[in-house]
Amino acid sequence: MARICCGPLHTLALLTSVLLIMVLKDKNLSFAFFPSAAEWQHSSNISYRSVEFRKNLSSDVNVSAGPRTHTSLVRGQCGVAVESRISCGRDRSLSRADCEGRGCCYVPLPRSGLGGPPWCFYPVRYPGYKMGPLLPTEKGQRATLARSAPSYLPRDIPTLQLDVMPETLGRLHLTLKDPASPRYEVPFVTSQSRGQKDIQNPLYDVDFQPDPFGFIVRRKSNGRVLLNTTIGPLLFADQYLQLSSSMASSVISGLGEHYTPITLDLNWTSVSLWNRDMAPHRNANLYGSHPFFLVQEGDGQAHGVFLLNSNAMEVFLQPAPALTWATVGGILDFYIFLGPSPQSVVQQYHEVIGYPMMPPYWSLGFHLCRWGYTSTNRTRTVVQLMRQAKIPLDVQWNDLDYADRRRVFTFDPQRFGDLPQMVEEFHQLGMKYVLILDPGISSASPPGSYKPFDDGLKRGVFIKNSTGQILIGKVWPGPTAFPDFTNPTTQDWWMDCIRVFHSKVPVDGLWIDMNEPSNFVEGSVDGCPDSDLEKPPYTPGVIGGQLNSGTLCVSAQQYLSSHYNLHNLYGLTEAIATHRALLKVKSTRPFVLSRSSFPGLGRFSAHWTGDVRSDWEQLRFSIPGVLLFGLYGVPLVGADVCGFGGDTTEELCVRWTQLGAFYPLMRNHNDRPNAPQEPYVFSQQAQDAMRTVITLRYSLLPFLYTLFHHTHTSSRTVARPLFLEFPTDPNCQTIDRQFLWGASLLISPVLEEGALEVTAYLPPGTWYSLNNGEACYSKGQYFLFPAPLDTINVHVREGSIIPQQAPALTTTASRRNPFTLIVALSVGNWAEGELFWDDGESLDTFERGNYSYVLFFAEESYVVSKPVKLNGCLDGLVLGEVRVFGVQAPPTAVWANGKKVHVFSYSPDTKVLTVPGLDLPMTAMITVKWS
Ligand code: MIG
Repeated sequence: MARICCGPLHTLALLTSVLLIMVLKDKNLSFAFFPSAAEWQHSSNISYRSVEFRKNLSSDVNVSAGPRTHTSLVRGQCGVAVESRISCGRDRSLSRADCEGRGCCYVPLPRSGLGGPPWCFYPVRYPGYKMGPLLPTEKGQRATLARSAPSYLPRDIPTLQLDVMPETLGRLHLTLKDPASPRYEVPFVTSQSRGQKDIQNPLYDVDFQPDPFGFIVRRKSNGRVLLNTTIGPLLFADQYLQLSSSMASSVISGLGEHYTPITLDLNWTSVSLWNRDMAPHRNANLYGSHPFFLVQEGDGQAHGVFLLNSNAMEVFLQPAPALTWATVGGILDFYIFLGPSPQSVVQQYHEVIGYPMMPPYWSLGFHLCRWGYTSTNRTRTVVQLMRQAKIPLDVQWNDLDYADRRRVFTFDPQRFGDLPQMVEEFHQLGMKYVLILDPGISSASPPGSYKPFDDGLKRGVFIKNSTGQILIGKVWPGPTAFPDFTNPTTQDWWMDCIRVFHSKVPVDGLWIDMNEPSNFVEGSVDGCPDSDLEKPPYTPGVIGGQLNSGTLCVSAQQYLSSHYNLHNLYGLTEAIATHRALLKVKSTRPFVLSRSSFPGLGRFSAHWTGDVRSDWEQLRFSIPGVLLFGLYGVPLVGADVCGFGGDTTEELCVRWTQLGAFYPLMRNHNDRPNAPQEPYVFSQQAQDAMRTVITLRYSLLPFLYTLFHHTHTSSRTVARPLFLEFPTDPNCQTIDRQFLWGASLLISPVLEEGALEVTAYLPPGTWYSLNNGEACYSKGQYFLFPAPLDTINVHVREGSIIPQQAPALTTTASRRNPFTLIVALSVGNWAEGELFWDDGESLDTFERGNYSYVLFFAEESYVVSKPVKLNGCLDGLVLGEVRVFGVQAPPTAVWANGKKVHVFSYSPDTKVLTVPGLDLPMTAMITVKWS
């Protein structure tokens, strides 16, 4: 009799989750507590006494006044639904008089706490720019926009040039700039425009409202309004640009880097984009900026918007649903992606910012790091203990400890005197070595004693302050200068520094930290000037309240522009320089790990989510963190396994290792003062659990590597949110406690302390436990799975074939081991899969055709492995085992390449056929048949 893999979740819990989802999804329900404007007109005796003021409301507001509209406003113009009010006072606090002086509506609301709808908001058709006729250009159409009267902002740009450029069927590009004098535009991100000529019948329609200017983008197929900017005015002043738009649904993902679930909260929230060294927590601007979002439209279709702007910005979200972009400089440079599937939105976005790099194979192995490995011998011991514990380890790291007086490109002569030798030893073990580089270059060493600074000074590579002297900040080595990576000379100097260092210490990759850039003093050791750049008329809500907080003076001068404009690009430009240097110095695929990020980073670098705390909430939030970076085009990403800050516990560390085994980048890293958290410090039971899951990861690396090949060549995501794979399943819209590897592995980790079971959603279809091959049939429902401490639930989707390889202590060794195929038969009795294989480290193997490719397919009673391209790199490798899930009738005989196989097993319980002990060359076609 067949066993049931898993019972559906017991009714109460199921009901609760369903109800929860319903509440979250029904915006009428969840926003019902906001009274409409009409209701306000009728309520007469509202008490305002307990009102707390929003930051944009000054205390001189007459709180006893009832709602009324400005007399000069036409009746009805202030009749904006409360959830659709767009604040007229983001730049500063406004009294009623100030508000009405701007021609805005002032209608107070009773409120408690901060946030909520604005009291001062734009009336319908608030005057702004007037649009002239649209004229054809080579790339699309152009119009001139002009204001007849100044706005309330200093230094309006009175005339604007609008360009509307349909670039592909699914991509619309729209820019607004100053035709009179060029303004700063973002460099580096969109080097190659991959637009098409003569777009016939695109997925979008654009309509314009000429006065006041606004535009509406519709999805042509169903007429759905995706963006409507007529809901608020366009503001375009020298240091303040604002545009509002309606949204087609409330399900929006993106606008990182923040500590959020996979979808954003629209209940009068905002997110600020200003790169900052800040341990992840709620409502804070973190290390990277990604002005891109994706909206799920509710019927499986999706669209995306990218604002290519690197200035400090804040994006306001409100329940209408609507959002408002507010940025303090640059131009408005919008890309709109029509999908229509969520995955194609991501691809369309990555066509603009560039597809991700192909990582070296070894970087998919396990990485181990901590701050506080204070000597080479200490570091060697770590590697020895890992090997004794028989836990795979590919990459050993060192943090700042190695450096002589914390200065990069040096190593401590006592504690790390034999660093070059240690790295050689690791290489002998088939391992790799990575160390940290901070951008801050010590400026206080006696002249002639620290070449990177002396040289840099000579070559003029450092960022200057507003009066032209080198800006000095303070980081780990003390006083430091900051390289300006937008300067080509700096890139060359950086490469020379890396070349010289690498000739002594043959590192395999570089970890670039503190590159927001982080500074322990505000702005510089001499403070910052009192200027419009340092204190713009409007400052987005950033940690520290000032743009120069924890970083450089924004009036500092860089080669391409001011730091005010370039700040958010610092990490990206350092990653570009570091990638380029490694590429030149090593001639193999560079491995760079960057903390700070901006669109385009994924072409050059991996990312980790920074200083996460060792606690269960941070464990849980690491999933959306990782998934969102996949959308941002940085697929090689992970959080510090077991947490960076604070002491981990054994249980947390086991669970984190299980989840971390499915981060695309798996690194255990720890802060100096904390309890150790290397796998070998824990109990035998915990070590066993960690070994099991890290070994499982190693066995899956051929599959993971193939996913990276796809993300590199077509931007299909690696770690994938469920909604990307099952866009029409409404249950998947907000799931971020589970995720997929590619299309076929579903990972459902334990995220709660003490839990020995996990509640997991399985989209409709058959899913097989990767562990034992048992089938689970889902109608699209939640299940309760056992999850003892040694288990993470991973399910294989029906119809897929997963190539595996026997694990080893390093990928150098595992890459020579026999392959296994996991064949997960669909209800219709078929399955397919593939393997991308190359030497794992040469440059551009795909582009140069220097790789092998094998297709796998299966039907009712056989599986075939068929090389479709060979380059020699699969020579000597064999298929060792086939496991077929979902074989309904017990086989009586098995043949491999026509020869009878004598050893095979079949479990009538799980319906798994296992054919071990094969030894069939991967370079030839293989057929395994059963009957
Ligand atoms: O001010 O290099 O996020 O991973 O261990 C802290 C020391 C500097 C912050 C990084 C962290 C790293 C630490 N660094």
